[in-house]
Amino acid sequence: MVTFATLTEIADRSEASVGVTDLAPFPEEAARIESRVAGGLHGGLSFTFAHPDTASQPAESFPWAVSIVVVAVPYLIDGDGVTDRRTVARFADGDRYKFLDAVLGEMADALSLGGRRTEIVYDDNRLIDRAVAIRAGVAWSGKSTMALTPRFGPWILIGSVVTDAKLTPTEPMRRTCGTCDACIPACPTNAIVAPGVLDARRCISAVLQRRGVIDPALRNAIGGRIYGCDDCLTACPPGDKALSRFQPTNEDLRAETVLTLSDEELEHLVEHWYVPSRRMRFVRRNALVALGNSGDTSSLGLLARYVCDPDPLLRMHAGWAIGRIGGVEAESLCVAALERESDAEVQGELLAAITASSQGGVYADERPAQRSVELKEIAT
Ligand code: B12
Ligand code: SF4
Ligand code: SF4
Repeated sequence: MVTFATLTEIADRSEASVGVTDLAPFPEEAARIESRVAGGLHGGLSFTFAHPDTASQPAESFPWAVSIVVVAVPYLIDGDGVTDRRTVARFADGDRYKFLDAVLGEMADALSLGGRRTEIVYDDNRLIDRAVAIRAGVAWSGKSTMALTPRFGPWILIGSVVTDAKLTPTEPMRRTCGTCDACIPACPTNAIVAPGVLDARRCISAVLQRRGVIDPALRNAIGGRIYGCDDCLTACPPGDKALSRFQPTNEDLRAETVLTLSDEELEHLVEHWYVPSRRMRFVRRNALVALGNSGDTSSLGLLARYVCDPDPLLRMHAGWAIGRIGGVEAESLCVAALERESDAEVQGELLAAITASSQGGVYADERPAQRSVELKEIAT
């Protein structure tokens, strides 16, 4: 029979934490998700937001199971040290889920050898990973909405082995963030609208994952990012020690690389990312914004190609990027593009870019991000 001590031994080998909870529902989580959706704070994301009842009632999806073994696995590697120049968030730089897969696989094998049924679950709409981790005492709930462990802070991925083995539930942690609130001002778009409440409409991590046009008011704040955002994680003091074990990377993914690869090459490069319908236009859209924010006039040649692209989404963001770089050459590129352009939305973008170019890359509608939600109106 597998005991909790066996599971702890497996976890320890990867510096992971493990806990156990039962399959009782999570009514408070369901209420939180519903409140986010009602207030639009889910920003159109589906995931658990589309299925609050399923996600918050694990017994419905796993009627055969009696325990959830939850693990929090650290995922930092060499190159992950602090830098303000990262273009890809650490969790998405290569296959970081392999560390989680390895620990969960070992635990599932140990339970199966003991004759128990198991299913590995993470990033799945049938379970709210942070909620199970918090109830199992593996992590506490941070003001950034991240689940934090004492040893690695927010730098952990969470996964579970749902099983019919009867294991004694572990107690939730007593720990909290206390008086710290460093993540809140660290967020470039003020997306943490109250402690523990995220407005996904303005969270860069969500914005770079969504379809469609990127809100012009957020493009500046995206900076050089192409996928994910780590700012509220790097600001989090409980994660400092883990982060300081590693040097920063010198090999960031460059926006120019994204914009010069074929679809096939790019697809391969970003195979671990969530990209809507696996359409590489959304990754290129992100790279165009990042390139505009570089302010590098030597990028104008590449952007001039994209402002003629058959895809209007890419023409729009290329136009914005040219305007953001600004100057005389940028202005004449936009004027020439406007003469050829027949799409009204792209035309609007190019007109704004012409004005921005003449003002040295400053957009008239650029404004500091403001909280768009009245805090008292949010159900926490
Ligand atoms: C949708 C989703 C997103 C969305 C929305 C995130 C969000 N905060 O809602 C977006 C795309 C923005 C996102 C971004 C990121 N994500 Co994500 N995401 C998910 C997903 C698929 C579902 C999350 C969910 O259900 N949200 C619903 C809302 C209501 O939940 P929440 O805000 O997370 O809820 C917490 C609070 O309510 C809080 N809480 C608890 N008690 C209390 C009490 C009070 C009073 C209050 C106010 C709050 C509070 O704890 C809740 C969890 O129990 C999970 C995987 C999964 N299936 O669970 C991964 C997951 C949450 N993501 C993860 C990661 C790594 C990230 C990023 C760090 C990636 C990056 N570097 O860009 C960022 C972090 C941004 C942030 N500050 O949250 C990890 C988080 C690990 C961790 N240590 O917490 C998860 C668990 C994936 C995994 N298997 O490890 N993500
Ligand atoms: S991931 Fe970035 S944008 Fe999203 S809440 Fe954290 S700091 Fe803000
Ligand atoms: S930065 Fe501070 S307040 Fe924010 S999650 Fe980390 S410990 Fe909590």
